[in-house]
Amino acid sequence: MKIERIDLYHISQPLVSNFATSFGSQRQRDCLIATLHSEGLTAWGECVATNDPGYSYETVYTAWHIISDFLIPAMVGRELQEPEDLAGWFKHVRGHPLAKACLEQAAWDLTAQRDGVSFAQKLAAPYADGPRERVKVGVSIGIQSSVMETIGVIETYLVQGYGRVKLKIKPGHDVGLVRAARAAYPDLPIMVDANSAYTLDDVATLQRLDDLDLLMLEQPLGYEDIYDHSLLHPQIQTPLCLDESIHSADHARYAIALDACDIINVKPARVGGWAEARRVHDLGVQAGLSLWVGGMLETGIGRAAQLALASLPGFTLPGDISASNRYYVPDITAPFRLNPEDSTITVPTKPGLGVEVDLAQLERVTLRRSTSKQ
Ligand code: OSB
Ligand code: MG
Repeated sequence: MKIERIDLYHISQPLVSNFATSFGSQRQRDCLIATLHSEGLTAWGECVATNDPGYSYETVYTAWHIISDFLIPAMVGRELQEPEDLAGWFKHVRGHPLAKACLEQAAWDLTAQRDGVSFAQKLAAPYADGPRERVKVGVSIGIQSSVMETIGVIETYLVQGYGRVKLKIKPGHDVGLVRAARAAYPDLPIMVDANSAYTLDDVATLQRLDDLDLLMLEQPLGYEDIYDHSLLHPQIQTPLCLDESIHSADHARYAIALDACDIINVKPARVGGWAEARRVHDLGVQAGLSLWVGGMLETGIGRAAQLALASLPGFTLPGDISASNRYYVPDITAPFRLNPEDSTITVPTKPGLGVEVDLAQLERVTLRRSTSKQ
C-alpha cells in the first residue's frame, strides 16, 4: 500500500479530573494524532508523549520534531506491506519509541483495514485462541490531597463497576494510604504504582506493604533500572511489576534473566509499537510472568489500540484501560464504556481500529496541524 500522505495534529484536551503521580500532575492532556492516507483508506495513530518529560524523556514537542522531520519522510511515498516494515524504515532513528509507536499504530490500522480484519484479529493471528471479546480493566487513581479523599474516589469508581484499582504512591504517601484503603475494602484487588520514586534505601518501607495483600507493586525503583529491582525482588512479598524500565523485548529478556520482576506492564508506545509489545508478551508468557496492558491517558484512538493488545491470550491481569468518561468528555471518538457486570471493556470488531473519529471535535481541540509534502 502506497503511503500517500500523513497528517499530524497536536491536540490538547482537559482531563475530567486532575491526575497526579510521583513525577507530576496533569489536568490538561496534550498528545499527537497522526493520519495515514493510502489507497482511499484513512488510518489513525496516537502519540502518548506528554507536555513534560516526567514519565519518558519524550514530550509532545520532541515527538512532533522526530515524527515530522525523520519518521514521516521515511514513510511517505513508500509501499507498506505489513506494520513490521516500519522497524527497518525507522532504524536510523535511535530511541523515541513514543514517536515511532504513533505511526506504527496507524500502520496496523491501515493494514488491518486492507485485510478486512480488526486490529485485535490481526495482532492475534499467530495464536491458536483468537482475540478475547472483552478485556478485564481497572482504574488508575492519581495522588489525592488526603486519605479520605482517596477512599471517596475509590468508592465512586467501585460504584461505576470497576473491579480493580491502582493507587499512585510516593514517599510519605504510601503505607498509611494503602493500609486505609485495605481496611475500607478488605477484598478489593488493589495495586500500587510508585513511578520510580524509591531507592534500595527504602526497602523497609516497601516491606511494610507485604501484609496488605496487594496485587502488585509497580516500578518502585529507577526508571531505567533492572538490576536494583532484581535485588529488591527477593526482599519483598508483594509481586513486583516493571513499567518504565522495559523499553524493548530485549529489556524484558534482561529482566527475566535477572529475575527482576513477576509481572510486566506492557505499554506498546514505551516499547516502540505493537509488534514489539507482542514480542514482550511472548517472552513474558514463555517465562511464566503475568502480563497486563498499561495506559497513558489515551484518547479513544489509542484506547482502541490498547484494547486490541489486551485481547491477546497472555494478558491475564486487568489493564489500565478505563472507560472514556474517566478521561475526556467529550472525546475525539465515540466513548468506550465499561461493562459494569464484569469490569470489562468490549474490544472493537470492525476492520482496523474500529473507531470513528469525530473530525469536528478533533478540529476543536487541535493546537497545530501539518500535512506531509509529497
Ligand atoms: O505509570 O502507568 C503509569 C499515566 C501516565 C503516565 C504513566 C502512568 C499512567 C497511569 C494511567 O497510571 C493509566 C491510564 O489510565 O491510562
Ligand atoms: Mg506505571
